Amino acid sequence: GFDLLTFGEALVSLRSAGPLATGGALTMHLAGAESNVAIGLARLGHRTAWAGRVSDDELGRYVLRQLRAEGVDVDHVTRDPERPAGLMFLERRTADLTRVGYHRAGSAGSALHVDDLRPALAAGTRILHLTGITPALSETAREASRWAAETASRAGALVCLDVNHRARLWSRDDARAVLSPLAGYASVLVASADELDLVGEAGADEATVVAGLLDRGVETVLVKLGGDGARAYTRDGVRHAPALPVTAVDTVGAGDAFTAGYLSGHLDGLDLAGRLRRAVTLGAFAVAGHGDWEALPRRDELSLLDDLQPG
Ligand code: CKP
Ligand code: MG
Repeated sequence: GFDLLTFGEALVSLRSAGPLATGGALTMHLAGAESNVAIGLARLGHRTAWAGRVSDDELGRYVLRQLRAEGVDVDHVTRDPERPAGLMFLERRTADLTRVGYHRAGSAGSALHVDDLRPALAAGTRILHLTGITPALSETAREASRWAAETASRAGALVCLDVNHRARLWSRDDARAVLSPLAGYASVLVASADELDLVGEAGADEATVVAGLLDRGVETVLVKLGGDGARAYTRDGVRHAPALPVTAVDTVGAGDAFTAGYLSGHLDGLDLAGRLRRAVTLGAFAVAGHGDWEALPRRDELSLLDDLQPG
């Protein structure tokens, strides 16, 4: 079995150095919240698998090659001969303004189906990770997400749901209607502060949403606060972890890094303080380096930021 199985859509991200409207060179990267998490865990030595559909062409081969190169198991990935790869443009419009554009409607990844996930789940996993992006992609991807969360939690796996609201894909109301029931399968719920009411009542405050989640059986609620770190709620109370004082150059992928660090700490048997420390450490690596996942640490690099005093 795996330590962690995650699934979703991996994207080919094309990054510009300047405004897209004036063209110029683009660089090609792997993107996708779930594959970012998979790489974060694989780099730390955990047995990690990613499942999903990829296009049966050069771009699909690129996705698989990148994941394999990072030590992520892709044995249970489906190749889709009919649909194209999902693309994402990351436009460096100005030094302070990055714009994201998706070309993922009708993609191979968005056609994810329950049947694509059966073999990977049958292999067994300690943790199932999923995000609120996948259920936004299609009806079949939504059902696959629900089925996987239910099946894994019944089998005794720890289910981790990262809300990851993507306003380009669906409205807050549509997201809430799907993600709130999905949260009932989760043991660990991850959200940024502004996403929290997508797993509770519209407009509800943090304390109310968290109380509702803990009532429904969620064991740990992680509220990400960006440069202010994160709060972790359990039945025993709340704990705050400050962020590490690094220079942020690229915040895309920070949330995935945080989640990967937390789950790695869980796999290593760390206590809550230790899990949070690893979460903010991976978050710091992600924001202080370029790329969605490229800067994530290997195990022997985990202590490199230890001398930085929390701000
Ligand atoms: O919440 P994060 O910034 O950690 O997520 C970033 C990823 O999957 C990025 O890699 C991108 O491809 C996406 O989120 C997305 O679909 O927006
Ligand atoms: Mg996120």
